[in-house]
Amino acid sequence: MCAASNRHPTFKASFAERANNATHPLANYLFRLMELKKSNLCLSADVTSARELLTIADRIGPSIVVLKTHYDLVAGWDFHPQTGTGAKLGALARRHGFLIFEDRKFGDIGSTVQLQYTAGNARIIDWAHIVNVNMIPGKAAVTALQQAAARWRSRVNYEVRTSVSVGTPVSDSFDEEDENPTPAPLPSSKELPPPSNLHNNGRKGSIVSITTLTQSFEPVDSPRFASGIAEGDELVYAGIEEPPWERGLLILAQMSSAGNLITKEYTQACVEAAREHKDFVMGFISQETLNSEQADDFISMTPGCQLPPEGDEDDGNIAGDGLGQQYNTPSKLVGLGGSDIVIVGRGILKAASPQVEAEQYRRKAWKAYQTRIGQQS
Ligand code: 5BU
Repeated sequence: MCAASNRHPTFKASFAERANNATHPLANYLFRLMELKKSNLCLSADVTSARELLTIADRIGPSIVVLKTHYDLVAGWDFHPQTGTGAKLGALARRHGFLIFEDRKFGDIGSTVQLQYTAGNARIIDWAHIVNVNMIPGKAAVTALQQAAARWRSRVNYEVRTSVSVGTPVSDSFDEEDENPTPAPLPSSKELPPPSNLHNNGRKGSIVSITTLTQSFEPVDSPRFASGIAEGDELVYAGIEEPPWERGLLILAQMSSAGNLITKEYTQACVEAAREHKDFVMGFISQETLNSEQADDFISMTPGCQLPPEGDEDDGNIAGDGLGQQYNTPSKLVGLGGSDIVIVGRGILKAASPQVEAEQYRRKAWKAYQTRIGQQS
């Protein structure tokens, strides 16, 4: 663990204080959510069917502030933008108060990661508040993702509804217009062209077609996404507003697996990239806090976390999974290492009662945070 980071002001600061200092809107929101729910727990929802994913998100939602997904291991993922799995997860996130983090680990040239983030069937950016990036390709991947998020953000406030109607005289055919125009941030309704300008000028009615294309641009707020989903999905977690539309990025700066190839220099390069993109990068996937310069206030989220088996002492050492994964306890990761959020998958998912176990993890991780900042519980 890095001693310099342990002396950094964020090590002893409360999440409420860090919310006040946060410049990234989503980081500010997340810190406040953590205080409200008394939770610094992220569930790694590594289940293999959409049904299980939604069930576990609903059950564990009250205990967590972040739900981490690997959408590509989920069978039966429904890609429909309004009623599909992403939208349903979004409704659960609003109801229980958590953010969705797609652990996609982008790692390609800028133009490719932009498309992987915003296009394809999954359209990750539409439903994931947070994603992460591998820094192997260099800083350009971060810049590219930031650009894509900014473009998406500028369009998301408006939804385009296009209706095409054929005026009189009725024709068998009508001029085809683009029925799926790309959403653009035009703030007002527009009729092209007004029907009054489309008289037939004495030509034979039967061959005249009149097309009225109406595009209305409606402000979008999140309840829109709930429409078409099951009843009750419009419910919103009490005590905090809905998350901002700004998307956030985590840089993968350290890994939990044994023998991983990440070096100190590599981690440092990740920190430098984060400092250069503070309005998009919220923090890191790391094994400890990486805040070292005075102005740093990045969130560290840490996978490779488990509690000792029932009855065993918490000496910080937990057996790995036999496939390279190494585990540390919440008290070591949060209390000593200065991590802010622990990411737990199988420790919760494989428990006899995942709900009870998630609460156990939440309490332990929160206690470790309170102890770290010297707060009485
Ligand atoms: P586990 O079941 O708690 O071991 O799951 C850990 C999750 O975190 C899993 O989804 C991994 O893909 C993810 N992970 C990790 O374990 N270690 C890392 O360094 C990174 C991600 Br990056």
